[in-house]
Amino acid sequence: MDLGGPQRVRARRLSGMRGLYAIVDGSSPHDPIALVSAFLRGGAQVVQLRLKQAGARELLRVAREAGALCIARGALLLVNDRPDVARLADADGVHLGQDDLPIADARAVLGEDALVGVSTHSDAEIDAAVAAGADYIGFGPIFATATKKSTAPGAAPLPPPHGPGGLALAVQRAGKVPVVAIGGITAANAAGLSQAGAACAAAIGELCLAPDPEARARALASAFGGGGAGGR
Ligand code: 3NM
Repeated sequence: MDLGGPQRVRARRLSGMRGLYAIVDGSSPHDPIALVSAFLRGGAQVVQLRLKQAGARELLRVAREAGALCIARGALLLVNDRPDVARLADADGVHLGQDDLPIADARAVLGEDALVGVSTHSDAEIDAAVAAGADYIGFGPIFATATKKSTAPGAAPLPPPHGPGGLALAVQRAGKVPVVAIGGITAANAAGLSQAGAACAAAIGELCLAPDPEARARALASAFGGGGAGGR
């Protein structure tokens, strides 16, 4: 599997960071594996597991099952917060919040072939994530969101929405590091985000709370465009 060294594997994984970045959130009424399947059928190219209430054993079980589904579709699987679980499940990488492990430590657990992404909300956080070697950054909130209230539990509240204009500035600031837009993204407002330079559009509420997550994922992937939406 590791044909060209870990850096090369990481670069190949990074080239898959485009299109719909669908987050499987623990607040959803749907079963996590059913959501992963629905998102993949709807055209998600990246799936993140964000099951904050799940124990490590349950998260690992879901991550292994989700990993097999993602491989079959050629999509990336990322695990929120937990590099140990990401490694055990052979996921493509981890997504870190501002209060999670530092990037270098997450990479030490995961190895050099895995992706490490970080949530950012300001110029200072973008600069710090880029300097620390993040493979991609999440940037938000782009629009108003009811799903997340603060940059980290007990920390500063989320800043006001940056809008597509703020997203374009963040993309410029991040340079070569791909930017995943997040916060309040729906099929109705996603069209301008790829034009602003986002590699991916990420969503929770729009997808996880929908009665038909597959149809909603397809609509969002299609509205965002940006690299192969609409199911494969
Ligand atoms: N991170 P929804 S906003 C998980 O700005 C998360 O870093 C954000 O959920 C950030 O799509 C957010 O329902 C919530 O708005 C995204």
